[in-house]
Amino acid sequence: MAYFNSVSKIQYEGKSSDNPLAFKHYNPQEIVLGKTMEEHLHFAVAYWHTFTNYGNDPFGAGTAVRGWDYADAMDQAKARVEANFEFLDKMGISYYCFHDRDIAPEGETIQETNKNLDVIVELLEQGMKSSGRKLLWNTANMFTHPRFVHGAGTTCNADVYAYAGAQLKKSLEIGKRLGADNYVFWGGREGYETLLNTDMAFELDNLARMFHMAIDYAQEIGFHAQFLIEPKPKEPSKHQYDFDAATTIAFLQKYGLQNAFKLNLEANHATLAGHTFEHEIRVAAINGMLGSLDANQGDMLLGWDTDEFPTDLYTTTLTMYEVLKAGGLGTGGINFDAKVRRGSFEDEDLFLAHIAGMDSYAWGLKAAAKLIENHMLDDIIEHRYRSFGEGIGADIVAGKATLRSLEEYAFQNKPLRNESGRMERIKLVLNEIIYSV
Ligand code: XUL
Ligand code: CO
Repeated sequence: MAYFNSVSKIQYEGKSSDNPLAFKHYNPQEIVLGKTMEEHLHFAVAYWHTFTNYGNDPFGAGTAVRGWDYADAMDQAKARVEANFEFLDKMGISYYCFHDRDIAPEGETIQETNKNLDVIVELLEQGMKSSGRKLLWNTANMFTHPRFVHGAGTTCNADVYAYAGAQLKKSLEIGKRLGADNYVFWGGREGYETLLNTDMAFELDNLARMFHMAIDYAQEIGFHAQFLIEPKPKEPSKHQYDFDAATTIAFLQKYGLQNAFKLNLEANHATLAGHTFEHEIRVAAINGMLGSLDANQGDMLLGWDTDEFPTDLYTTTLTMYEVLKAGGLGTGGINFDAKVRRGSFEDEDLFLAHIAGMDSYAWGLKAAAKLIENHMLDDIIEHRYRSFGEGIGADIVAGKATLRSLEEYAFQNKPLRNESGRMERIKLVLNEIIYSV
């Protein structure tokens, strides 16, 4: 059954096109710095925002009416599978991502829930075989159900911890069966509201124990996906343990998990943590932990996760610059963890929103490639740190300097001279490059 009859396959028509249902910048086979755009960007559709979200917010009901809204939960789940593959095909997107609870409804018991999952996973497997579409990552939703009120891997209740373990086990098996390239852990309820009732050290030890069990089980069943942790500083918890890239990396290192994990970084999570997306990507990259990206954008006037489709060219350019400089995303990709606004409730908006996100990232990729080719930023940085290439600077870098040798040098009373960082000039050139694409 088809759900999007009014939309046909989205094509690249170039900058001069005025067709809203066409790409102006995303040309999948166009070569940028030796690779196709498709290879650089590895776009993915988020099942939860595209097929299970209706635009409801804390004050209002959903506004979208979808063709797959059958009364029976399993009929609805089956219809969503069809809608997923039709959407991926019409968008020309190769990957998708889901939580276990996005694809199939819960039953009365875990066993029943797992049976529901098996039915849907079978359909997904068939759909992937016949369409050639792939799973960028899957994950377990261990935050929506009331049982996770105090957390999953960080809960105070051992029975809930065991439930979470069972859910995680099944999720890893699903990832293995569908050949997921990555597996994501986002700790939706792994955090706390108040220290007055919380044993933080114990909760973190338990979380690490669960990650070690996941590594062991994946090994046992031969599931070789890249494990990814997705940092977020707040919402739903007041304090989320995986606050940002730096905090998450320190956690992984403390518990000997750093070789088994990389990071899945999200733009809106970065801004909630008081960082830019580029900052988070750089922190991951310099620690060898850049895994995958959840592409979206927040509203700078609001303090919550608005998950808007990314359209800010400044950010997409600087994001792609960081990704290119880091040597690409490896097994990762760019998942649109983004939802259409409540007012954009028509089916066509799902297409228009993904086109906006894909064109903005393609634009960013082209601008980032220009930035790299013209060497402007590399030259500025090389020049800026040049004092470490000779004399006392070279001694410092070579590890030959001591506080005594620094003092001896400083006592020469050479007049110190700093140079301008030229930030405003650089930003103007950046604007020129972005607009020249
Ligand atoms: C929540 C969020 C999640 C993760 C997957 O803010 O980003 O959807 O990406 O659980
Ligand atoms: Co996300």
